[in-house]
Amino acid sequence: GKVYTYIKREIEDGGKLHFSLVDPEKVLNLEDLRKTLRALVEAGTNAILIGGSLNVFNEDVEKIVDIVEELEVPSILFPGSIAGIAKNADAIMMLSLLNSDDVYFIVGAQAYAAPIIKRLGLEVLPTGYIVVGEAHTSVSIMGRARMIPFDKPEICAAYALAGKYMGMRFIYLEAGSGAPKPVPPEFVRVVKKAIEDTILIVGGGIRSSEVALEIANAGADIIVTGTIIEKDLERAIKIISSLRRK
Ligand code: 1GP
Repeated sequence: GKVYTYIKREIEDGGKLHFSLVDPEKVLNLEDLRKTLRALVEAGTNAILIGGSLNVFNEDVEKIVDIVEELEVPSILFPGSIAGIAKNADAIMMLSLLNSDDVYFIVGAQAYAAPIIKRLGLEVLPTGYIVVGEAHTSVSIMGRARMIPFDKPEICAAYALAGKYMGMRFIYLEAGSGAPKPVPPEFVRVVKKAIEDTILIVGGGIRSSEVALEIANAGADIIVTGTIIEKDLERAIKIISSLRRK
């Protein structure tokens, strides 16, 4: 697929990538969003992720995707449920919440989604999604995640490697949107060592360029930020520029 090829090429060129997350629930005004996204793309963000755990309605997602289509970066759906699917996106992260206690979030929702994704012809990015840390966030609660504490990276590495061996092209370590603590660099290092060249995405609670760089240097290929974009756009732009210089 085009989006996968683009991501892979950027990483092989030695780059660290940045994805900007738009949570449809938080979007109040599409004109403001257009300006924000343009600023993020100018700063060098590599893709726009669209999704959230709650209060997501397919029509809202489509409106956001339409705005991303005006920009030079791909729109990637990041669905918290089947309501997060939209027909006009460039790709969809096929998330399997590997450490969920509920089979629905591992393969059930995906079975509802798969025929729709096929019909719409969306590019699929197969992603092993692992919720880590001990904070109770929307994703950990809604996804019934069996939380992996930050002092047990080897457990996370085992899940991540299982995902890789089951054919997933991406492993996403998620501390949860707005998490009080981001994934520690040492945790990232242990997981990356296990999965080697499988693409590692890290997000949740990243609010400064120092932290983003530490996580990237520890082995994350892609850094995701969401909340900081809404709260402090200048800071988000700084994070992107510091990763761009890598
Ligand atoms: C959530 O990892 C992302 O899925 C982003 O988290 O909103 O804390 O940046 P933040």
